[in-house]
Amino acid sequence: MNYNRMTAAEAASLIQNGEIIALSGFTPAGSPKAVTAELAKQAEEKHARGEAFRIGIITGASTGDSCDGVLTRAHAIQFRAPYTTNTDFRKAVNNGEINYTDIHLSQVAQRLRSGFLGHVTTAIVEACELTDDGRIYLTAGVGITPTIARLADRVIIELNAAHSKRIIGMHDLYEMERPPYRRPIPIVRPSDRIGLPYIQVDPRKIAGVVEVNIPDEARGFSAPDPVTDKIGQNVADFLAADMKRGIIPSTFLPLQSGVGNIANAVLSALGRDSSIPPFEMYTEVIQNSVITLIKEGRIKFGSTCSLSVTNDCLDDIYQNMDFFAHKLVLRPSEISNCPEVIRRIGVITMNTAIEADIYGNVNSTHICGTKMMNGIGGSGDFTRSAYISIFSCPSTAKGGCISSIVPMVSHLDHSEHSVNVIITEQGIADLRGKSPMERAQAVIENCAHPDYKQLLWDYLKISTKGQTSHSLSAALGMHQVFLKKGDMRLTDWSEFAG
Ligand code: 0RQ
Repeated sequence: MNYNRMTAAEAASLIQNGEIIALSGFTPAGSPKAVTAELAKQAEEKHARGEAFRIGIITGASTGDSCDGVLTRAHAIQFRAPYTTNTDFRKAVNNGEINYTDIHLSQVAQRLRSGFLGHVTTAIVEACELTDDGRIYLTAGVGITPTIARLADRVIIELNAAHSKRIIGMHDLYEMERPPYRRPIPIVRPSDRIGLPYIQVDPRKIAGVVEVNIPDEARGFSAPDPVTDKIGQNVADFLAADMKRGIIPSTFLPLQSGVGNIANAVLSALGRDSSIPPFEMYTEVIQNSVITLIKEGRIKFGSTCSLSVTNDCLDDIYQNMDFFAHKLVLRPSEISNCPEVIRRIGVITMNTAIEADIYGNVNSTHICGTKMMNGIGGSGDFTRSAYISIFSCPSTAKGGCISSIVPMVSHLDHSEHSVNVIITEQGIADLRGKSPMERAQAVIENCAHPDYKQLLWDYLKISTKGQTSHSLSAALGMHQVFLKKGDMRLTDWSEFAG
């Protein structure tokens, strides 16, 4: 079939006010970059002429600035789901301009199929190759692409020459049936393949092909510092001790790791620890540290939804595809994050908390209970179904003015029932098998920063005794003091009596 080759601007002009569009990719990896940027320009022109233009956007996870950033600044987003990391988007969500629906990433495709999120008119899909019979070969991230390519009325392809065609074959694309026809997902090892290396659509649905050459907008990492190094070492020590005790088999179990600087440091520390045998990953994002560890033979295999790596690292993978082709598989988010598989294969999950409370509840998404940070991402998919669920974070934030260990989380993403271990640079709180009051002892003693330990012990003294002791008037007192005085250390519990 002769596809309609067009410019990004021509493709963008197909999208009308009020439509819902959906995008390929997962993190900036594999996200379209050209059509969304043109869409933002056209939105600004329409607004200048007094015309309305706002759309809904559904993605696999975060995107780059050429989607979330430019479209936010053009005031072109009516609603969006799920995860994002863009600073301008975050501001627009927190000032009420954009309706943001934060969903577990494994559930986005299912919710689209079931109609919970409205009708997707246009799927914009980044590809490295497209055949005449409608086979689409994806790039460095998958997300919800198989589902949106099937559901959308029209598909726009961004054929991106910045991605090597050598990635063809790394994808394993499979879409779940709707209940009651759904079958078990036949993955029993991270390296098992269950689908096809391409997406097949009716070629007549492909409304346009835009040829581009734009690298992924990957983020770099801050260099590890003493705090992130110590957190990483504590996680490695914890896992090594569990292996010695026989809780983790000597063959080890697959690991999942979140995104960001802390996750990168944790993986580097695990790689360095010779008491931990070479391991596999069943995860949603692979960052630079994993690629280094695969090359060093410390990681045997990685199942992921995206290669969320820096561009030099991605080039390295493309250059050495003979080596990496058998060590990586790229899956849709409903499979990379599938609770059924995670529970079956015994994934050890490692995610980052914004704050944790003394009883083991975790807030991953909101600052002081009100301001959205990024979103829950896949952390809930993995935590709830984990063999062992670990959350780590520095014990303080903002120069010590905030304690990450608080009496009660100001927003709840992962409850005490799902969280097994909390780790900071101060130490490890193993919460397994402990009652709430035993958990509080372990979290305060092992994880809180010395500046906050006495404050947290004193909180327990003023609390009403119970299965889970609390003072309802003081539970969020540290947050209130931070908002008023800028430093949680100034908390005086006598001001919260009652
Ligand atoms: O602020 O950016 O102004 O410096 O939060 O914190 O310590 O740099 O950690 O980059 O790993 O992000 C939870 C947000 C951590 C992330 C979160 C401030 C801190 C800093 C970032 P600055 P760090 P990270 C896989 C799994 C949810 C989704 C998830 C996340 C900024 O890991 O979004 O896990 N997780 N997905 O200063 C006020 C506190 C704070 C605080 C930290 N208690 N109060 N500010 N900060 N703690 C990925 C996917 O699903 C795709």
